[in-house]
Amino acid sequence: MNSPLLRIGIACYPTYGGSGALATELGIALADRGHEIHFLSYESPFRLKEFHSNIIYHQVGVQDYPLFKYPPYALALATTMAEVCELHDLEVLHVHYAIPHLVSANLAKQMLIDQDVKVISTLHGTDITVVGNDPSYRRVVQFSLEEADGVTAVSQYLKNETYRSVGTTCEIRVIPNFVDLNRFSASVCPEAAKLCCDDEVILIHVSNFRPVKRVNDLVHVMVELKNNGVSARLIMVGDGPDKAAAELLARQLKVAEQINFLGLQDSVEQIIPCADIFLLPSEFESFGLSALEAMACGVPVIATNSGGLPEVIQDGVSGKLVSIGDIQGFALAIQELVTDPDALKRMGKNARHEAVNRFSIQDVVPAYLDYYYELLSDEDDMFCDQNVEAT
Ligand code: GMT
Repeated sequence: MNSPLLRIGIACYPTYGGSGALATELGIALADRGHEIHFLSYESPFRLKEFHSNIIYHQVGVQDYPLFKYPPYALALATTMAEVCELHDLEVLHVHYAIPHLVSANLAKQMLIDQDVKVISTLHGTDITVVGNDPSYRRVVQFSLEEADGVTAVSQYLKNETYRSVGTTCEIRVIPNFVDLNRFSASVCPEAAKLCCDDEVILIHVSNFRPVKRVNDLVHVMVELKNNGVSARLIMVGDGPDKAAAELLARQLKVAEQINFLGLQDSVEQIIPCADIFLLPSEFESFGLSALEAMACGVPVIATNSGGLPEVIQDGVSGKLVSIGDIQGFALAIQELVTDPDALKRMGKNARHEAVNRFSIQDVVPAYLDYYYELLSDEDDMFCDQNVEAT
């Protein structure tokens, strides 16, 4: 039987970061399949660049007022969610990152007296491990998860961690991050290739430079490589709280010449394929979307053995896993690959293969859709919809 086309609201953080990127890519992929998508946020999501006839963006305006030390965004979001659900007859409200989106969505649902919109939350990582673990939010996260119609987590690790740290009993389905294999491929952009020099090994890191990313470790790795006589260049893409300190450290440790800090870049898919190895020294990653994007480009990943990363990167197959903060371990792993070009090439191939076989947009997006349909399946009127999904 053909599945009906759905009207779906998606709330996310619009700024650079994995949850916003994933939420936007999901919305675009669903719109490409004919579903009607409504993004709700305080700004247009950063990956929403091109016009799509069935995507609408609803800006959430927050009224400032002298009494408000903290303008109540969660309430403004709940109001916009209820209005959009009503006006566009939404069937699903899919929120990414629990705080405050899930709280607002549950509140919006309560306001909608004659409409049963299904509220689904995707947990991404720090919404559970940092924010959800904080005593000021734990209880509200726990309550919101119990109230939601459906909850997904991006890795088995995050699912387990949610049960352990938040103490919820709600059912959680694991649906991993995914990647667009046409966009993230091995094809090298000539402009980005200008960054590379034949006699250097090109290392790359992409993140939002938050403390959890441990970007200073990469500067220390560059020092270690220099001391070991390895000619390497590190391309640092992104911006965030720890970027200035990393640049300063690079100057102090005299490796600034070997590191290019490129700042925020929209087209990371043009830069990553130039690299030989992607580095991710995070203290914690629930999944590691940037690592997956590198793998899709055929670039092997050296990352920490933390959180959900071992679910993405197979140690010795598509990359290498190293202990958190193990600078020498990172340098050694890089040197091993640099001195064995065949192994480096093989790992790059394996990385792409893993991305294709386990995390392709074509395979993972239907898992979200199946989940929506399952949750909606007790709604008798769902199949009365005239529209059917274009296959
Ligand atoms: O910390 C970030 O990089 C951003 C963060 C977010 O929620 O915006 O990313 C998280 O979600 C991504 C998409 O699901 C995951 O791939 C990242 O691993 C996760 N980050 C952390 O767990 C630190």
